[in-house]
Amino acid sequence: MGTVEPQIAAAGDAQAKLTDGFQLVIDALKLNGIDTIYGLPGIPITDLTRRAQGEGMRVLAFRHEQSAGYAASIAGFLTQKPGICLTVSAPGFLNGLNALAHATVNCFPMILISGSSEREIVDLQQGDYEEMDQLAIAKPVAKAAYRVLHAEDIGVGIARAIRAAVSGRPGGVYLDLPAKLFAQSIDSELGRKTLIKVVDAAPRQIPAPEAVKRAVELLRSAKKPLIILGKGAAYAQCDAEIRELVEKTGIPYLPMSMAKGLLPDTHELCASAARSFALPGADVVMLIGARLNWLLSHGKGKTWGGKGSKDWGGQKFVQVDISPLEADSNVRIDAPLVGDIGSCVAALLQEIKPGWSKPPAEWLNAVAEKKSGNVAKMAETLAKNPTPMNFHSALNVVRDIVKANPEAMFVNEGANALDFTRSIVDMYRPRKRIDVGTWGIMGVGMGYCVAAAVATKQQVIAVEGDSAFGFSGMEVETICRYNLPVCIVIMNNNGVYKGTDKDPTGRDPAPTVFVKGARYDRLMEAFGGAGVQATTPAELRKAMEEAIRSRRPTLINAVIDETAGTESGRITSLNPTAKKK
Ligand code: ADP
Ligand code: TZD
Ligand code: MG
Repeated sequence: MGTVEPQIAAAGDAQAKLTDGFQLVIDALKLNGIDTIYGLPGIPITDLTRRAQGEGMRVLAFRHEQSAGYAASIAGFLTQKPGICLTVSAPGFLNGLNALAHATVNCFPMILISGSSEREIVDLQQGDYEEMDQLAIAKPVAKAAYRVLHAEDIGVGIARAIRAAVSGRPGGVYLDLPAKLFAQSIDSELGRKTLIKVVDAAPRQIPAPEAVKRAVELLRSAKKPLIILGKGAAYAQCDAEIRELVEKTGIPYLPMSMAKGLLPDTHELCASAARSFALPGADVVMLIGARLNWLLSHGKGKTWGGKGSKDWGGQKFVQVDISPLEADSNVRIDAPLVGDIGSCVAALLQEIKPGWSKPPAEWLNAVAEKKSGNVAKMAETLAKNPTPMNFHSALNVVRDIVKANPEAMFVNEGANALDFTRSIVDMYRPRKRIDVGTWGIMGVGMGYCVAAAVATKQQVIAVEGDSAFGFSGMEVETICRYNLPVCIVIMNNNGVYKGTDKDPTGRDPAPTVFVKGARYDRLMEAFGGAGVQATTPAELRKAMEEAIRSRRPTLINAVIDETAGTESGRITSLNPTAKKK
């Protein structure tokens, strides 16, 4: 790799070779194996995007920084290298900030690099072009935030940002680069020496032997054990070891949304279809890279067999996590196992000796029975072919297509369009499913599609609610511009949750509804992609097969019964309702 020789050698002076801030940023990133930037140009970073591209980096330019940021965040999740989002100052920075917070909340390594205005003017609040104290604003939502003022500190700045993003619990890092920095020139040899190639950016964290013993003892004592795999387990990239742990112990497991496919969803120990039986039924639960947050009902309440909404269900927990602060966040953790998942799972495997007895057949049979009952019920629903098409009949097609293309990346956002898809569409390989994550955020869709295509080179399939799609819809131009193999399926039910709401006064459309019969497919055609309208499962199937065969950017407007959804999908209960007395 190495640094690139300066292009700005002083005229007439052969010895005084100079480099500048722009160049040092590029050199520092490349030196650390970072070859892709997701961003949006403008003052003061336009030349940075140009020169990075000129030096062979992939520079993906978006139509809105938020999408670039989401792209960077998920690239971090997929590659374990920090995804880089590059923005201009104040407004561009703020547009990227949502993604920075998202990266931190989801434990994805990402670096938001923003140009900023002149420090002296910002600090005296004298009204510079796009003036804003960006560092202060980024801090509360970032895992770490740094500013570099001198060209000779760029190497340290980038090194610290990389370490902060990927070590321990990964997260979003902000790096503030004031406009003046880019133009600073220093001797190129001196500059080169200031760069740092980060050694062992995410060091292994070996769990304590007594903690491993404690965890295994607890598992051994269980009559009804359960493993929950979270997106931390998917991120850790120790797929074979996790599979071995599940199979060796014979413990049924539940994958969280983005851990689907870590083992194939069709695995005999996968308890997804028996979730509401397995959670309250289990006596010992081992969490691997999953937090007991709202997505797991905080480990208590009725979901877990507790009497009231806040009552403990009686489960004992093992929690495998890299963050020592995670245990006891919601309920008591009897056996915390702190370390990186690869090391923890390896240590558990060491401790689980031959002769380990599988869980009691009573428990395994009960889970399997519940599961096959629910699978049969679902199969019946999926086989129906109602007019108009509903979520189930459309997703039955998507399910087949994903089964036939297990290497394809799968992006998913919406409410009903998310919940139905998650339960109907099986995943077969690790890190294929990427979705709304910890916040249940809308707007990640198209940014995720771009990053998934760029980072993995695989076909991408996106299932999008019509509302969800709208948050990043303009990025279909980006997808067409880079000619990415992305097939977007819009579950078009004319609105948020449903398309049937009415304004009680009769004046305006209801807040949850959109233009009826909108043709999102034509949006794609405007940029040279393929747009298809699908009103039946057969049309949807044909269009998806063609998209995958051709690898052309494609948008399929799947017309869904506008009455088919439910309020907030599967989380209706989180809607505040006034107490009726
Ligand atoms: P999910 O939403 O799938 O339940 P969460 O985002 O809640 O998953 O939890 C992911 C957890 O994984 C976080 O607590 C994080 O600290 C942990 N984690 C992330 N990477 C690693 C790793 N390499 N080793 C151990 N734990 C990790
Ligand atoms: N804004 C952001 C950034 N994130 C959100 N999650 C929401 C608003 C609220 N919200 C949801 O939680 S789901 C959703 C919104 C607006 C859209 C649901 O409509 P959809 O899906 O068309 O995407 P369905 O299939 O119609 O339910
Ligand atoms: Mg909708």
